Amino acid sequence: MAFKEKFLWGTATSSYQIEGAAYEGGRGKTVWEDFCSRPGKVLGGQNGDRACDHYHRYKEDVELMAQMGITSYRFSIAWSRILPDGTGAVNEEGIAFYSDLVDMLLKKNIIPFVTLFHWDLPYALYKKGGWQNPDSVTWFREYAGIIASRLGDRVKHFITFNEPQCFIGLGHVTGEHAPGNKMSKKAVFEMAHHVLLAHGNAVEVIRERVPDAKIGYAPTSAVPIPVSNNPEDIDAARKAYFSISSDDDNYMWNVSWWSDPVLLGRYPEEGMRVFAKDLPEISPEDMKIISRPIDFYGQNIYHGYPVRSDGNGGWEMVGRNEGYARTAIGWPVTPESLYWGPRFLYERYKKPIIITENGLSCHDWVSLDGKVHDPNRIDFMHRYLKALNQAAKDGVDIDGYFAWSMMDNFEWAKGYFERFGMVYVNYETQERILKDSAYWYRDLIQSRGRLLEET
Ligand code: IFM
Repeated sequence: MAFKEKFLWGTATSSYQIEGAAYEGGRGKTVWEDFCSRPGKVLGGQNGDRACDHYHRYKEDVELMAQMGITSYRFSIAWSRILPDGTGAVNEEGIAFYSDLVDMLLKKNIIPFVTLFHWDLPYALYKKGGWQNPDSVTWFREYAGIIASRLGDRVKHFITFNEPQCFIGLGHVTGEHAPGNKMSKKAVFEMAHHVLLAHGNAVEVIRERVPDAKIGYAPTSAVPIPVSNNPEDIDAARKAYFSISSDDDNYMWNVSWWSDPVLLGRYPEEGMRVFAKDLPEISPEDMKIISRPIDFYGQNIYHGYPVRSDGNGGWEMVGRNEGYARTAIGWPVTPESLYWGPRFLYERYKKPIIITENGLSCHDWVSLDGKVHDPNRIDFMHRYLKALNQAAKDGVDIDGYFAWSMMDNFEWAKGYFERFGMVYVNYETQERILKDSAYWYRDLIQSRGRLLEET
């Protein structure tokens, strides 16, 4: 077993996906309420108004986490619960909610990991231009400072942004997510730069106010998996991972564009060349701010794709086999992505890695015996964690793993049609049932990962 003694056995959620109480507790409107109200945007016309009603049931939910024996819980804060208008007056009810949640977690010996932004931008800020407005950098700094001041006596782990590729790419390139816009490349690159500056500013203000904080960042990636262990194929996969994709819908999905600035202090050369005509002014001072040192590098990894050498020092994608394994949402099952992803990322960025999300949606339902049997989830997690453990054995510095998700929840534009949780949620009654995978994860955690070795 290679995982560290203090390995974080976690699970994750996000505010809009579970909290509900969208119009309670002084919470301000977010871009998601607006998006969900537009016909055709979300499957079944669903929304997160009630979601898992976690706002009212967080005590029960933390009890369930304790039953699962998890050692850390990653949740996000709804910016508009803290600052209903995005800046200015603080909503004490919002602070009280998160403060109570943190206290309850600590009482159960669960380490809180706070994500500052998991996509639910206050609507008031969107009306002022959202991430395109250069002031977004100071808005975020103000918000991050408040969280650090008000929770930092007890919360020591912070993640600035979750999957910037999604809220910028899906939100402003393809328009599949809130706020649902299709914007010019120029506008999108401007926003992306502001997000990175906001990240750096948040790092600074959290450090000032919580000197013993551990700060990270959580982008996402699909991982190129070498088809063989030949050095040429491995090198091809590495090149593919950090190369720049420039096609019209996917140009925000680049790993290096979002991570090189934060961890290496510069944008990737290839991207600077390929995107040159659409880039905003980028100063050396900006790069210093963006690359303020962080403590861990989070990465959300769900799947990968096979890649081999093209025989000329480059790479090419390889087709998948007919009938390849897929999850309910249709994503390929590729445990090797949790080996090669961390390995390539650690080689390049040399920061301890935390898998901040990994998991799958399944067609789960309550069986005649009243239980929820999800053998596919158990098999998936087992395989992926084995691959992650192998990466640790091969020298990758891995601090933890957060399963997505603690419970079924609102899967954005797919509404409630996808179930990603280890806890089943009946959305009519709000009853929760621990799925078989929750018990399996509990046993795995109790064994400190040793169960992985048994099969
Ligand atoms: O539910 C999402 C989460 O909000 C961000 N990462 C991927 C998950 C599954 O799609």
